[in-house]
Amino acid sequence: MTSPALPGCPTWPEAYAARYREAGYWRSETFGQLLHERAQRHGERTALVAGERRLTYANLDARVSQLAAGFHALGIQARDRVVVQLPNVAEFFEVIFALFRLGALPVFALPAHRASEIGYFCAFTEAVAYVIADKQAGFDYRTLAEQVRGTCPTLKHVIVAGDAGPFTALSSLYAAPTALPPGPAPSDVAFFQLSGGSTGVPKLIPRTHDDYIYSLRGSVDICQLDETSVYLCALPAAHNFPLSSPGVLGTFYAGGTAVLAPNSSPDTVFPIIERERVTITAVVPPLAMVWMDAAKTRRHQLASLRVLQVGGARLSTEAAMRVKPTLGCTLQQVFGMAEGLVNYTRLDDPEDVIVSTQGRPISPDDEIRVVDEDGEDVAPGETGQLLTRGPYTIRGYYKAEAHNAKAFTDDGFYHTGDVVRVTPQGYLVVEGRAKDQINRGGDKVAAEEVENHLLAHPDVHDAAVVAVPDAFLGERTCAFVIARGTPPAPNVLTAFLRQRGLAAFKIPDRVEFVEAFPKTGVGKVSKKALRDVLAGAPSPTPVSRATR
Ligand code: OOB
Repeated sequence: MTSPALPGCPTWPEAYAARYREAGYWRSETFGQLLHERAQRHGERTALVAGERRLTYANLDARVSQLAAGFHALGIQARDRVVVQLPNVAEFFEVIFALFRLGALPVFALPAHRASEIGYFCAFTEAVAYVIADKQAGFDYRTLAEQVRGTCPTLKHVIVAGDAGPFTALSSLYAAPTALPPGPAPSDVAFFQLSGGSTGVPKLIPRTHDDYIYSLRGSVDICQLDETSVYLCALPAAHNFPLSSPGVLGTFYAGGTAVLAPNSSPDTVFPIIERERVTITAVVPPLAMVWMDAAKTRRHQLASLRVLQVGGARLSTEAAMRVKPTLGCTLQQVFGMAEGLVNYTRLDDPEDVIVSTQGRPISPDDEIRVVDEDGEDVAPGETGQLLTRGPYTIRGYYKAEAHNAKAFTDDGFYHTGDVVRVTPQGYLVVEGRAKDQINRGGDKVAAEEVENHLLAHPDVHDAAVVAVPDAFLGERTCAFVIARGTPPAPNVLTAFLRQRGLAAFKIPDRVEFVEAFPKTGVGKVSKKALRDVLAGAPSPTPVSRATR
């Protein structure tokens, strides 16, 4: 079954789609059907554990049917966009599967996003609904909803898990299941992921049922998940890594149990691992360090853990070597991106491959090119920019024609912006980055987005945001600012960015005032020279130091 492509969503040329179907990658299944089928097969098994809640596959499927009926009664229809910003609670999965059943399209916001990001997602996607928790980690999302609602005329519903205040209570929407309109086609877009990005505003990534379910199946195989697996989701569930690599959705695919942790601190997570007999979980590198420290005294709590996946940012070889001795489990490096391509070290790879590479692709049909600045392939083993094309890598962002022309080659390869080399065994090693982005311990910060917000301040003449190496996060952000007249205090600028509703992880860690920016040969701001200033090279202009 096919239906016309969603306007603004580039898709695979028919010849590729046919090839991916023939190869058995795309199996014409949707998420709605998948859960239903698992409920029939594993009805009484535990699908999801979150706090006090334990849902079997049958319970989850039934709750999803009720909620789909409720969303339908509210008027939510196929292809309607719904911004979902939920923490790691069971409702996250009830909501997204209910939307999948209807063919409505979740936009996966992160809990850290604030008015700037959420307002943009709602406006850009013309969202009809916004789903939040009442409060989490001391933040009241209903206040954010008040702010956003005023700016987005298409937004008809704010739906709240918990105390709804003036909005619609999610709990009121679980209705008696009714006949629903026919669900989406497997080739339809299922949801939007967000790009870490390097541009002024985050880009939206349209993923189809066909392509995402294939990436789940491949991930489940590689990570050897089955119905005895217990996956712990300690990172925000909306992110592609804990969602699908293999993540919670891969765990459902395999009929295993997914456990949601409300936060990722050892105090919270270790007792959950012990109690639920967790077998596999995923972390970003700084978290791996924190867990390794904590395990010095509490390793016994981790006895059931067989695999620790680490990804989202580069893990140093030194840290990688400590994982097995410290935590007693196999390390799996994961180098992925919400746009598609995911690489894994295999569980039975030799130790040196596991500690010193970022893995190899899921699919034999993931095409990898490593190119120089002119787009020419480099010699095998040489370092260059990674381009990729394949059965679960998008062919373009949502409604971003001009950007797509730059981010994709004419023949559909995605410019990842990552600088890599490929080992003779076909494993990728991430050597650096060519995109204007800071990777703050797995949280991606697009320099241009922060620069644009800084430029909105009346005392800022120009701004350039760069990465500073950091022992814990890998990188932090530094904003170089040319002031108009007397420089404002750095905390005036950071407070200004917060007040503009920018997510906390994008607020510069450090602000440096300079009188001019160093330029490249062609007159562009040289971010490399700015990074060199931070590394202690002679400064091109007087610099005054300040830290947030
Ligand atoms: C994951 O996805 P995103 O979309 O937040 O970020 C993708 C980018 C990559 O292009 C790369 O720059 C960086 O994050 N990255 C890594 C890495 N994993 C991701 N850089 C070095 N080493 C790694 N292991 O971050 C993501 C999505 C799915 C699975 C895992 C991570």
